[in-house]
Amino acid sequence: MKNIDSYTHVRGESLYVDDIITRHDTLYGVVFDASKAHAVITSIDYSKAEALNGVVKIFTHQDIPGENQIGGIIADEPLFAEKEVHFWGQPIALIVAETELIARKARKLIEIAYEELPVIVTAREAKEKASLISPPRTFKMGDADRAFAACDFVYEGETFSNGQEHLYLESQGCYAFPLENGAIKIFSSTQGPTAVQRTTAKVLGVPMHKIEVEVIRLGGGFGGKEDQATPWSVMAGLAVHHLKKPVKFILNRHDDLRMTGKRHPYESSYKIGLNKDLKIVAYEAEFLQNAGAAADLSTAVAERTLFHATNSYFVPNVMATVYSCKTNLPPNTAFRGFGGPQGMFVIESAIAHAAREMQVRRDEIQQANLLNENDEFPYGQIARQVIARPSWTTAKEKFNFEKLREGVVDFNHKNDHFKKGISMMPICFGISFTNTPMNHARALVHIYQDGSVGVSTAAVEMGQGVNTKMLQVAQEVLGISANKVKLETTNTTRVANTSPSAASSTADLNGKAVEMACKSLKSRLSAVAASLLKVDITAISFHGDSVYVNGEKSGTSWEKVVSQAMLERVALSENAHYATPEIHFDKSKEKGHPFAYHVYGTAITTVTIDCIRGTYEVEEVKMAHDFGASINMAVDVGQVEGGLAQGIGWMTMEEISYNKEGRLLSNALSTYKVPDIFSAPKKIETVAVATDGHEHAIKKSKAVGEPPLMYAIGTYFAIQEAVKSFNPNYHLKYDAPFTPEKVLMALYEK
Ligand code: LUZ
Ligand code: MOS
Repeated sequence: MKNIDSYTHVRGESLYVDDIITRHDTLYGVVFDASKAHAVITSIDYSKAEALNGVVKIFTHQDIPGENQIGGIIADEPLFAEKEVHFWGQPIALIVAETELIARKARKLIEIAYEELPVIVTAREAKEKASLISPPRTFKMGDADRAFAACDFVYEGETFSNGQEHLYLESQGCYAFPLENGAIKIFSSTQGPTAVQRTTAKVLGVPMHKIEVEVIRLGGGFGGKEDQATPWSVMAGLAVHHLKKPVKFILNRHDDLRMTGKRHPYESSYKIGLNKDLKIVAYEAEFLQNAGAAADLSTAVAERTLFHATNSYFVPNVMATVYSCKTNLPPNTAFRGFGGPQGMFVIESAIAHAAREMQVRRDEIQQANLLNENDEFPYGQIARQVIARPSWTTAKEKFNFEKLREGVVDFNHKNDHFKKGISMMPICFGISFTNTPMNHARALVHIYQDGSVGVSTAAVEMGQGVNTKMLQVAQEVLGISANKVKLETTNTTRVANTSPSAASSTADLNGKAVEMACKSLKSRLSAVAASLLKVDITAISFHGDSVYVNGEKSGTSWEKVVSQAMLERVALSENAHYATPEIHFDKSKEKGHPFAYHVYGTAITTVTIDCIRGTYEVEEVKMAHDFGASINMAVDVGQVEGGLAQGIGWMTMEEISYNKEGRLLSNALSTYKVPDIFSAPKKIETVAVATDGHEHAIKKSKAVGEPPLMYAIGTYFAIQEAVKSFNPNYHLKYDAPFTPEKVLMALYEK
């Protein structure tokens, strides 16, 4: 089935926050933010800005009737700075004016003076100064210390992976307007409507029922709107609360880049111990996460780094520790993979290091250590329905890895100025919010009296195609055609207390709820049809908008049964609640069964580097991916390709840069390079590993949003292989992104 949004997308008719028709008296906001990364505010003078014609009011922390607090996990983040600022770009005030242009002009007229404080930019510096968001956490299995002592080979090293800008095409924004009795409706570009509702209520000091949040769709989220869509909506809500007029604002790209957090940069160190048979016996890692100036989701991201520290390998002795380091950068946040990619990059680096020293190939070590059925993860979950080896073997065989590898060796023999590199990259990603209580969702399904159906869920459509999947589930369960089903907007009044659309779990959680609601409706309609047709209820089924009796098409239509149900006063609406079964986790022991299941896969990546320029091209990426029983291959392959491209950006070219004062230097698309069509792999091939899928996945169609991003880690190591074959003196480094500049240096390193 085609993505249901494709028609309006192509015609430019899809609605985003900025497309909502505004009320005639709408006012516009611009955020005034800190121009120091760490400082005491000694004075602010708003008078010139306030005097500008068209400025309505400037809101600061003093205008907050409730709490000046937006921290989700830890209450450590004010909506507006009070006496001190902790990062460059931290909101201090919201200027509301008759037009955006006036508000922007007013911003320049605000006079502020600071007394500067020491700035921490890197995670290591923060750790040394004991500047932490929360105490470190350690996952432990076996006895790594003892195991290292008995290993044939032990290697240690350090790695760095940089952050990443989400660069959703639609920047952060909101439109809020007053309803009666102090209620406010907010249209937000958020992955987490309930977070917006809860936080607005808290800051305004009103009950949550006064705040209605509505999301039509997002022009991309990637995690950047899981938590960080909230402050803008809260600010607009605050202004509406005081002014009783609609307030809208959309951050422009500069403001968005400067004020929002990104993927967490990680400085990490590893120790890996292997035996002659290439088995990894012990692994130790220490992850220093650059959390930025407030917690945001950092502790949860840090936790997922530990969950994925051993990727798709079984390691019997593990000790992995993560520090969430508090720095003076904008609070870093969720980003597709959520700390998992950072964790996996480190063990892949350790394997590359070991392979070089032991004079074997990386893929030989990888293959020797892949997870098997019933292996234990360091967090206590027993691996079941493991697709690590099947995906590895499928990739190797379907894509003829040995032949590709020989082709690379042969090419490198024959060419001096161009070198190729090839890598294998297995992935294993746990599906569920690592925070067990978040794994639930609801669906509200109405069958209207003409037989058409409206479906509301907590799922936010952000381009990932979740609405298409929800529609497919409803249609299939009810046995009706697609054009009878409409996916409604995501709205906190229709579906309440929701978890954000995140963790690759949106289709599973919400799809299961849709399935449950539709099954209940179907059983009620089956009873109506049975009495109408004077047959037993067990004989009734629905297909193609018709009632079937014992598998034979009857003359009775879906519409007829629905109108009969109306006459009989049968309820045609259903609300269902789904909570993932089986999962649990005990943080006091750091053991449990946190994931509903895991997604696996293996990628083969080939690159060619130009050894004169240091530039490179990704020739091909071939992936054997564990889709389970995909309900929509077009949508799912789109996620695989998009995730891969985004991961390649992170690993190769996207270079976030802050100076020592904590100012973002890569603050525009002229200085922050993202992959375009020229840097995409010339060839991408995706095959499905033959699997049954998993009971906890919607219709056994496995979660697909985040896992493929991690295939791109293979790109780093393919480039490294190519550099090695040109320059035997190259000393392996694990410093992502592997930009052309770094490649050039590596090629000529002595
Ligand atoms: N968000 C979250 C996530 O709150 N918890 C998670 O475990 C998670 N995992 C991936 C992406 N977003
Ligand atoms: Mo996310 S990183 O919002 O699933």
